[in-house]
Amino acid sequence: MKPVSLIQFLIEERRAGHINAELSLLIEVVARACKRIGVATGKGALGGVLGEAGTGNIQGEAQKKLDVISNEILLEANAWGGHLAACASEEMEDPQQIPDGYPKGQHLLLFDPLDGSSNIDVNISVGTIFSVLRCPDGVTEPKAEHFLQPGTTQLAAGYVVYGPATVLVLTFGHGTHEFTLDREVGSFVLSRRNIRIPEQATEFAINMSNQRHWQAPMQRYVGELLAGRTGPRGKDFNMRWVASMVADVHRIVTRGGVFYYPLDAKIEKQGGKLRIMYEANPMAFIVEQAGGAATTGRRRIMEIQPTGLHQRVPVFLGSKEEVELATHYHLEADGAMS
Ligand code: AFP
Repeated sequence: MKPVSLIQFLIEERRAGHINAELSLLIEVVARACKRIGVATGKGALGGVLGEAGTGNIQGEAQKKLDVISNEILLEANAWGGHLAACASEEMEDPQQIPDGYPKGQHLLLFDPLDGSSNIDVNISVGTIFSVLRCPDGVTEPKAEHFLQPGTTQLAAGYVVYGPATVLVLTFGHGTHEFTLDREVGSFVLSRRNIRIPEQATEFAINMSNQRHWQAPMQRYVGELLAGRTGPRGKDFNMRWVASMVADVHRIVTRGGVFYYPLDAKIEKQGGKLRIMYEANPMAFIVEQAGGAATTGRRRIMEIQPTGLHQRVPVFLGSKEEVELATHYHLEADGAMS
C-alpha cells in the first residue's frame, strides 16, 4: 500500500467533512512545530539545551531550557497563520493573544509544550500534548474564561512522542490515528488508522511511591492487581511507570493497559497532579476515540466544566473494563452506587 502522509490524511478528513480548512492548517502548523521540537530534543547535550532554564512556570515548577524553547517554537509557529484566536500553555499564566498585524482565526489552541521534561536530561522519551477548541462567537480577544470549555467540545487533540521514533497521535472525533515521522523525508506518515485499545488490561502504570497517601478505594484496587493470580482478579498484572504521560499513554494506545494518577492526601488541596485543559482532556479524547475510557475515578473527565486554565484533576485512563472497575470501587466507597 502507498504511504499516506499527514497532509494527504488531512485532505481526506476535509473531504469527509470532519474538519475545515482552518483546522487542517492549524494541525499542519502544530505538526511542523513539533518536528522542530523533536530536532531540538534530539540534539541532547550537543545542542546546549539540557538542564534548568533557571525560571519557574505558573505552577511553581522549575522550567527546563527545553520547556521554554518548545513553548517558544509553538507560539512562534502559530502566531501568523491566521487560524488561531489565541493560545494557552502550561508555561504561561494567561492566554497568549495573536500579535497585532496578523489575521485571527476561529480556534483556540492549548498545549503542554514538553510533557515529562524532568526526564529530558536522562534521555527518556518526552512529548507535546495539544487540544483545539472553537473560540466562542463574537470573542475577538479570548481570555482564560473562553478556554474553559468541557473536553467534549474539543475539535481535535493530539500528542507527539519524541522517542526512538517521533510519533504523532491525533483525533478529530472520528477515530484515533498514528503517524510516524520519516526523518529523511521530513514528513509524518500514517502508521496506524483507527487504533483500538483492548478492553481488558494486564499492565498498569502508577507511581507506587505515593501508595501510602492514596484513598481507600485506590488501595483496594491496586492491592488486588498486585495480588495477581492468587487474588480476587485471578490473573497477574505487570507494572510500568515512565513518568512522561505521553510515553505511558502511547504504550496503552499501542498494547493496552491503564494509567492512573489518582487523588492522594499529598495533592488533595490542588485537586490532582495533571492539568485538565492540556493534559487530561486531550488524552481522554484520544483514548475514548480508541475505544478506551477516561475518568477522574469518579466521573468522565471530558464532562467536567473546567474552572481554571491550569486546573488539575485525577486521571484514570486506558482499557475500558479496567478503568470502569477502578471507578466503580471509588463510587462504591463514596456510597454513590445505591
Ligand atoms: P514533568 O513535565 O514535570 O516531568 O511532569 C510530568 C508529568 O506531568 C506527567 O507527564 C507524568 O505522568 C507525571 O508528571 C509524573 O509525575 P510523578 O513524577 O509524580 O510520578
